Amino acid sequence: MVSNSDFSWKIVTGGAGGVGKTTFLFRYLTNQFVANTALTVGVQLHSHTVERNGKKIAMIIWDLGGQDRFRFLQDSYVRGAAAGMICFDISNIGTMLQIKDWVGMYRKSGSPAMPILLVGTKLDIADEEAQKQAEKEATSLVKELDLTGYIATSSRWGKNVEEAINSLIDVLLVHKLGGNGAQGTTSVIN
Ligand SMILES: Nc1nc2c(ncn2[C@@H]2O[C@H](COP(=O)(O)OP(=O)(O)OP(=O)(O)O)[C@@H](O)[C@H]2O)c(=O)[nH]1
Ligand SMILES: [Mg+2]
Repeated sequence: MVSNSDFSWKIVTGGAGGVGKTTFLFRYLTNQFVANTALTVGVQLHSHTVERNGKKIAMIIWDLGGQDRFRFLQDSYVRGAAAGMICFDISNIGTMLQIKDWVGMYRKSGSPAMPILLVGTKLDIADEEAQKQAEKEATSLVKELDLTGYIATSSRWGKNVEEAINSLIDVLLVHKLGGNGAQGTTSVIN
């Protein structure tokens, strides 16, 4: 329970509509791929506790619906977040166009120094060309916007889903424990 944990963190998940945020979180929480998720209306919360490097971490993960019509709600949901993910669809590079807006919103409504991980989704249906382009653009956004890193994932395959969240946890542990929390455990491309 939250009261027994060493840390209690709010993690927000954003990105364009339909990129696979809900599916990603479902894969993380249940290790299943659900192909028929409904679009997220407003926001959905999940609570999850993990043990990492001997620390018990209670997370509330907020799944922010990506449709533009929910955007007006979302800055209030980002308040108090310890870290955030921004997802885009590797097979639909146009979904990268919103990344800067999401970063701006996180930094303004969350905190200016909040760790933000860029998560590419649907690796399983992206051709090699799209994968290369996504990685190139993501790497330059990571530098330009001072993000934590980029990781390419597939919820269908279950590839890099847990690794993505663990890497954010590791960054937060390093912040909280002053560098002793997570040495050598991060798997994010930076
Ligand atoms: N092939 C493939 N399809 C995926 C993957 N992840 C999600 N999808 C599909 O993409 C569609 C949208 O997924 P959602 O998880 O609902 O997307 P979302 O980002 O939560 O969308 P909003 O709630 O509208 O913001 C669904 O049909 C999913 O099955 C993946 O890793 N691979
Ligand atoms: Mg959703």
